[in-house]
Amino acid sequence: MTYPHQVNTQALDNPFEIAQQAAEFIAKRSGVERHDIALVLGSGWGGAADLIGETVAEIPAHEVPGFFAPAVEGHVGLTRSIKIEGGKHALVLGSRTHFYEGRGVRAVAHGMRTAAAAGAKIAVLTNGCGGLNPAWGPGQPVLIRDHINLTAASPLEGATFVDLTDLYSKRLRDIAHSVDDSLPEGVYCQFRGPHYETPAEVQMAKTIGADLVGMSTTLEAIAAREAGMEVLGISLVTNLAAGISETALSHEEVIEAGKAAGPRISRLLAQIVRQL
Ligand code: 8IG
Repeated sequence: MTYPHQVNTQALDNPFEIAQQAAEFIAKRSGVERHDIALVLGSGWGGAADLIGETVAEIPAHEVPGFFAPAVEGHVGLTRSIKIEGGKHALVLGSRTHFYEGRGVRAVAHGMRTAAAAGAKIAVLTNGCGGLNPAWGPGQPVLIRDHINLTAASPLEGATFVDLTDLYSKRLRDIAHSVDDSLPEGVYCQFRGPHYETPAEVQMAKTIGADLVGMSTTLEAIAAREAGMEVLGISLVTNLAAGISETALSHEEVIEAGKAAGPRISRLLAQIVRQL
């Protein structure tokens, strides 16, 4: 059997140098010397790019040094430079490399390293995920308060001891709450994937303190913090995690829930970004 995607295992031999090259490429192609805020738009969140401000440049993500084409249907493959009302510049990273793609942690971290090299001080990480709280139906946005990284990996190499207290900045969560004070907060647990969890694994996640289960974000958040950025994480619950609801999970339903919630959560995110 062959898999439909091609894994390019090209090593990011010197990850920080390639991130620097990527940042220079983006500056040149966009004409924007420095970007202030980086955004990764996960399942359901893609529409926010149109609402944040005026698009200055669109670059196919795979043309930027070190990036790959997105692997998942429903993910947007354009890197965009957006001028936000008020004058700040947002960089929307159009292709997220997931750990489950098997390209290694350097590929996963590359977006955050590029964003930092491009000048970004704030990283906004979004995702679609499974919810453990039955009160959170599909379409519920949740602020990430903290995470549990169950990938058994780190984007950091060697003796790089980075403090992760307040990884998901209280200051930024407060700003999000000033836009919508009803936004719940939760602990996001990253599994490696790409399979969804078994019900027993979901129960384990619940027992160790998780509210959300997904396949992204934690490694990127760690890389962002290493690079000196402040992190805001927001999840969209697109399904109840396995065993929390009686019905089985399907990728189609996940995409549908994202589509249905898209306009509402995109407006919310655009409002939050304008306050950052
Ligand atoms: I969307 O239920 C989405 N992504 N691990 N579990 C995990 N990832 C997800 C899920 C889920 N839903």
